[in-house]
Amino acid sequence: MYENLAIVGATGAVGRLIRQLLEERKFPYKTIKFLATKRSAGTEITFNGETHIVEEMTPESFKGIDIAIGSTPDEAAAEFAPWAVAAGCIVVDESGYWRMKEDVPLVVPEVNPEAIQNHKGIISSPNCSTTQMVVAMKPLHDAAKIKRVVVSTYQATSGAGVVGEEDLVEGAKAVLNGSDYEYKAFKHQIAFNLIPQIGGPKYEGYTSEEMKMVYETRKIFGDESIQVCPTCVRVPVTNCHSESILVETERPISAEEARELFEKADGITVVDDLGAGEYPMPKTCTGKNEVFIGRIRKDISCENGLTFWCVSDNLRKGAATNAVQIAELLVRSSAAV
Ligand code: 11C
Repeated sequence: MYENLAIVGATGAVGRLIRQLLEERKFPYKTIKFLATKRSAGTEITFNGETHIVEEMTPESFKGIDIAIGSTPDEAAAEFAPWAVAAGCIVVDESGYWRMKEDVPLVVPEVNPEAIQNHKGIISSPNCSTTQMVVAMKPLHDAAKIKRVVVSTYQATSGAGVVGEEDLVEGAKAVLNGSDYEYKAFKHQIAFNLIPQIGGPKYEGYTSEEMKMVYETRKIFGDESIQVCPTCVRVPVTNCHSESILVETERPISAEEARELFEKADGITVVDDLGAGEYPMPKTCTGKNEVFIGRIRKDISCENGLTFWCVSDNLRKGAATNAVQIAELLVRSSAAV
């Protein structure tokens, strides 16, 4: 039974959403504790009507804990996860630190739930831009095997944390007032602008964010042959990542077939009526847990190509929701034993 929980990074933007989702989804637990780095320890939070004091995470924090859900910077995840595993706890980790390690399953419950069985104490949740893309790819891949993906992302400032959101709001005010503003999360002005760089240079002119989409997609599908060509762009939108996705499949899929496959798939909502001006947009998808798909159409430049538009709340399905779903899978699998 998994009944003693710890939330690590409980005071961050994703940590707050994890708490909210555990309440909303009535996640079963006997005890729960909230952990953070020294800087946030001592913060008072209310969870399911009870007041808790956030504790500083130490190796002792994980004694008696069954599942720790972590949303911390990579360095903190590198430190706390081994403490938790040594104490016999299973870690569901949102950070980028463990994702590509060999013994760490990288899980999106709608895509590869079976992978949780192979964990050795740590289960990772992917980068937000990968998560929504693989949920969208799954029904198409099952039906017609995806050989290649060309994706351009339109990523919200909340992906760069609370400071990223502040940069957009305060930067926009400064432009409108004609005053100066010093950007903290971004190298360039994001208000009334686009920045075609997320992360640092990583491989052959691609950024680290772009290469996460390549490596993580292959790991999640267990298929090293899938070719992914990403361009990741930061846009002046506070929340929800959008993606223009083009897939090339082994056999052709019509727009009608794709629409049916998407409609039947777990975790996907189709909003697709171009004539009526209906398609997913950040404004309509924020605060929701699903992946939204619209603008479904044949790629008119290639025999086996299909293209569509995909929007999802990067803090929810891209982070908190996916982590909580993984923890729910663990609870269900322990109940089934
Ligand atoms: C962004 N995708 O939008 C990033 C944030 O590997 O979990 C999440 C980084 C990660 O800036």
